[in-house]
Amino acid sequence: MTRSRIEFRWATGRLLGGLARAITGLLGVFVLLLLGCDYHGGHGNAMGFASAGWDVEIISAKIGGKNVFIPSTIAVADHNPVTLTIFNTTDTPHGFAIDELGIREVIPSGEETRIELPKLEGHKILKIYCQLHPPHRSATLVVFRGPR
Ligand SMILES: [Cu+2]
Repeated sequence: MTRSRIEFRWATGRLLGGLARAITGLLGVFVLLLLGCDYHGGHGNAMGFASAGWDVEIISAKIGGKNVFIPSTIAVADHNPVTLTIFNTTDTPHGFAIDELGIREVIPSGEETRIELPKLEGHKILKIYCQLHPPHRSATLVVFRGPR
């Protein structure tokens, strides 16, 4: 095989590789559009984040001398009722507040409190904190948008 022939094959291979990458990229964009992640509505415009209605189980605990909520990030979708059950594992009462939802509870030591959340609105990140102890580490409630 001559040198020029080898170079021609090498160039053709590169061209085909580039085409294959371009086609793969376009397919990726089409898949994203089908999933509803278009530029007009963003996430949740067509389908949203589906979830079953459920209870989120949280504990208020003391770790390394710090009061914490576990889990510290709670994710829910806004299309179903959500109940939070918070168990206080420590030997002192702790608060549980979410200002945007009008929630302000005190959970006695060694007890569990159930809180039914009001109707949620998606695309929100809300702060959960203990209103009794400012140093008590806060948590986060992430509300995704459910199917419409
Ligand atoms: Cu506290």
